[in-house]
Amino acid sequence: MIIYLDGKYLPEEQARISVFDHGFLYGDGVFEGIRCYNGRVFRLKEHIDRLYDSAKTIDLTPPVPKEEMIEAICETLRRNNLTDAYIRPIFTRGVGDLGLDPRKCPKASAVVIAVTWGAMYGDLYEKGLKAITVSVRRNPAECLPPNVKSLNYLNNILAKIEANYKGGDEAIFFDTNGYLSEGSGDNLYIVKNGEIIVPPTLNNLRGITRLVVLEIAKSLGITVREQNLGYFDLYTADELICSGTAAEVAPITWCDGRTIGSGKPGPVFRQLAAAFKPITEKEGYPINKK
Ligand code: PXG
Repeated sequence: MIIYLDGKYLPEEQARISVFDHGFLYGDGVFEGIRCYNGRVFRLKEHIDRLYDSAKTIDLTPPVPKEEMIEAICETLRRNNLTDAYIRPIFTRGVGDLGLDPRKCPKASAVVIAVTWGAMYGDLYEKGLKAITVSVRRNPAECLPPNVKSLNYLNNILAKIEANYKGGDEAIFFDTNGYLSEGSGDNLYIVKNGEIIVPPTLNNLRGITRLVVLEIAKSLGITVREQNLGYFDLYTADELICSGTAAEVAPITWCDGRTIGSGKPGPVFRQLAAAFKPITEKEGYPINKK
């Protein structure tokens, strides 16, 4: 496996980050998760923009400009002979001392990892996922905005641990006000009386798949509303759906012991998922430019 690290393409064993890097010491850095389908990087511009916006929010100066990061992603895919892949670009604060102060870290590092990764949830796209609402709350925007895709994912990992112990395939977060937020690594949708209702994005990550799904919904003539939602809305939904780069579009058919809707993946999920696939295959930034 070839990894991009600070301008070099290195074998996995040689791609090393210092133990004094603040990404390791403090989770001080940002990342993205991107998919490449059929030799095309899906929504690359949106992911790059979000990576640089995450960096800006934490006052991290990217070590390379956007064009170079785009080239690093495409070249990493080419060097690994990957046409269908999951891509992980990372900016880490860089090497400093054991204090917190990022001014001691003169230069951020950039990394790109690309691996083969098929459908994340296997047969659950047909069966439906089991979700658990977890006691841990999503980081409030006043503390660490969920819009920042930071290297500190402990909030999400705590949610995942709780869902794992309680037998869930995915965790569902509420925020500290009791409003529905998101999954540990995906955005949520409720379907009620033929409409799609989604939480506004102050308390969750502005998912790039979410934007694609909402575009599809509009093109299919399905009404989409953004509204704060609670437990009641979750349990009484006709359908629950989640989406993310890794998860793609997936149905949730069980939550905290309640059967959601019919207990089977619903018609709105099926329409959205069917329309999503061809978009991923024909859109996207070609890794081999003619
Ligand atoms: N919310 C959170 C908290 C995420 O981490 C999404 C929503 C979906 O966003 P996109 O832009 O991908 O549609 C994510 C996605 C995983 C995993 O293992 C997921 C993500 C990152 C790393 C791992 O499921 N991010």
